Amino acid sequence: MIQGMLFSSPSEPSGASAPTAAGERAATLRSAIAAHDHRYYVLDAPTVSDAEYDALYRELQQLEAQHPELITPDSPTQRVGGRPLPEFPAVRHTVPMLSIRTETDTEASGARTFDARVRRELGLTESDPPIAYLAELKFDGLAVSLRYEAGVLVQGATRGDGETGEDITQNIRTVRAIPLRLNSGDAPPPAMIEIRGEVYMRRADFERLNDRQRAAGEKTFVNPRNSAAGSLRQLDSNITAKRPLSFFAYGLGEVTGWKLPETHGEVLDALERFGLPVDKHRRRVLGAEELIAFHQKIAELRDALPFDIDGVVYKADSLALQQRLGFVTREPRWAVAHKYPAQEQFTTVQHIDVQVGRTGRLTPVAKLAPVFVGGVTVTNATLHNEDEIRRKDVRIGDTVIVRRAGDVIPEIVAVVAERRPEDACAFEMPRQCPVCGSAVIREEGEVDAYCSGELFCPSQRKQALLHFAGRRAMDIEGLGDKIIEQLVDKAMVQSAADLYRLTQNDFAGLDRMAEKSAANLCAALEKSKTTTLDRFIFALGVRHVGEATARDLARHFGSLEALMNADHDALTGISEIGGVMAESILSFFSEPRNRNVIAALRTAGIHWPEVAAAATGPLTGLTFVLTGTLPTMSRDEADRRIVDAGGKVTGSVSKKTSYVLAGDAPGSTLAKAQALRIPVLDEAALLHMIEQPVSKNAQATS
Ligand code: D41
Repeated sequence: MIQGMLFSSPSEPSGASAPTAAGERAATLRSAIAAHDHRYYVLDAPTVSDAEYDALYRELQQLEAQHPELITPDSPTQRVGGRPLPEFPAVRHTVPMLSIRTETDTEASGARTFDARVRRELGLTESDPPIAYLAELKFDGLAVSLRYEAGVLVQGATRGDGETGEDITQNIRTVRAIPLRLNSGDAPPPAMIEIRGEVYMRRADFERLNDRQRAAGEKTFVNPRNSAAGSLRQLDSNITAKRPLSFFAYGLGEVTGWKLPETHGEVLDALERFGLPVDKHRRRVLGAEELIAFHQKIAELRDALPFDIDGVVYKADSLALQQRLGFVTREPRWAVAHKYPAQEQFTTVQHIDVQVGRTGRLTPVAKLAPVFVGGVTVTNATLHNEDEIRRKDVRIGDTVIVRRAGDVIPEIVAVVAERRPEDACAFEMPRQCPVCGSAVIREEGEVDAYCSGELFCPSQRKQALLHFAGRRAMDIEGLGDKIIEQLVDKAMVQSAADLYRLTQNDFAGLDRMAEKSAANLCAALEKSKTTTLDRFIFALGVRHVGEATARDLARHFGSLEALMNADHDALTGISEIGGVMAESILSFFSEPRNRNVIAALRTAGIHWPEVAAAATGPLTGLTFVLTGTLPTMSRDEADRRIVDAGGKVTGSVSKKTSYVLAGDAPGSTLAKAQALRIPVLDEAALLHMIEQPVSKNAQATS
């Protein structure tokens, strides 16, 4: 609507001769730009291209340059600029910015303690109805207060000690998500309103900012919170303007000339209508049990959120109740922050080990002084590769910040430079494999170093065997790392084929191996001889060939011989197979040693039923991700049913995922699916789809 007005004004004079027309035009441009900013930064749903937006902005800039008297404080051109300040002036908060009580207890007791306390304060008994709360996220940023007079932003201040903060108006004005003028529709804006909330940085913005800082040789930030804090503390707002800050509103300070609603939830809704960003995860809930459910649901979502949170906040929803409850020593009795386990902690690097993986890749791993982070005790953190260690400048003896978020492997975020001991020792990648002594190779332009020992290297051999025996490969039950370790160390096994030459007596001679287990292992080996082509291909451990690729190859070629004889074109002709994968497959099968092992395995009796040509069915073209425990089917069974119906199963959710199949106790996969708005099915819905005629499902995804 606004756009139409803007681009169809050929008759409008744009020269200096008509100040009123210029004034009107400037006002139109200002509100259009404000509306676009709101759609882009608050709603995350822009309706114009960057070029169109820039054209509006430039036009306004020119107009204001020609008519400086037209410049208003709420003009979008006034977000940037201004001279650096010598220091931030102090601001007294007329309504103090209270702090918030924290519960770090388990999910249940934190919420119950709070609810019980509130009920006790109010003199309620068990027969009284549950209390309504507003549950919010606790954003990990910096608390600020924004003052709007007659709808126009006039001041931004930090919290400081709650009584006195710093005037950071110039910096606040650069935050695009914060409107310079409230949108009160046809109603008059509040005479004065102080809006409280958190300035933060989204994780992706933080990563991009750090990349930029690094490229410019500037200092990088440890985490989004520090990055947001550092950016707001700049005396030169031109620097702040280049930092991608965001904002969420969560409360009010002083208010005059505005009728307060009855509940906190309605306050937040009103702030949202004013054009402020208010997080959409907020929920009105009843009683402790629903607080617990909220805490739990957000815990699952936490890692998939685009920004960091350190907990959730519960607030009595009724403003009248809040009034009655009041506060003690700067903490309201009507609110509590219920924290999650910290995802970052300090610890020290005691040692840097090098591990050799199945493909020979050397991975440096920091051995840490044990530390409780993200809900578990962590003693190892991957350092990925040599370049990563250089980049972070991690040395043995350093104090570091470790981060463990969700199920991902713990990581070293940064070194605390001030705490480096004098004898801290830099890491060097060994020239020889620490396991087999073979030369270590790092190809030009590659980040990873490899042990050149291949299957001569006991570590690579052990990993290869472990992979071969794995549940999703040959599924040899009872053949775990302890046994493989001994088999390789005692030189009883060189290759996977040797496994099938071992007897019950051989196994019985191993440490911690009872007669019965030896017999079971023999039986498991025997059982594994009957397998499927895709499992066998996966078990071979060809670099880059995961389970899904193995299945694609089996389906496409139908026989091992056809796969082994395939050339580059035949391989890359499969839509899922790229150049790197094809090269890796070709190189694997051209190696005589590998061909010999395959022949020996077949001689040992490994076989599989012939595979029919690729299955097509009601799920053709659809990609599924499985999470949680299904009511009747095992995961493998669900997997097979999907593939048999022509579908594909992959390990992690992406934009390409058609459906997530979720059972009980789903992992973070479910949260991620919801964040990406991928439809979620239960077992019954899947079975229903499998029984559907083809066309119906195709429609479902279009
Ligand atoms: O997200 C937050 N960090 C957050 C902080 C929030 N969602 N709500 C909050 N509510 C309050 C009260 C209850 C005092 C209005 C807060 C904070 N305070 C707060 N932030 C920093 C100090 C206090």
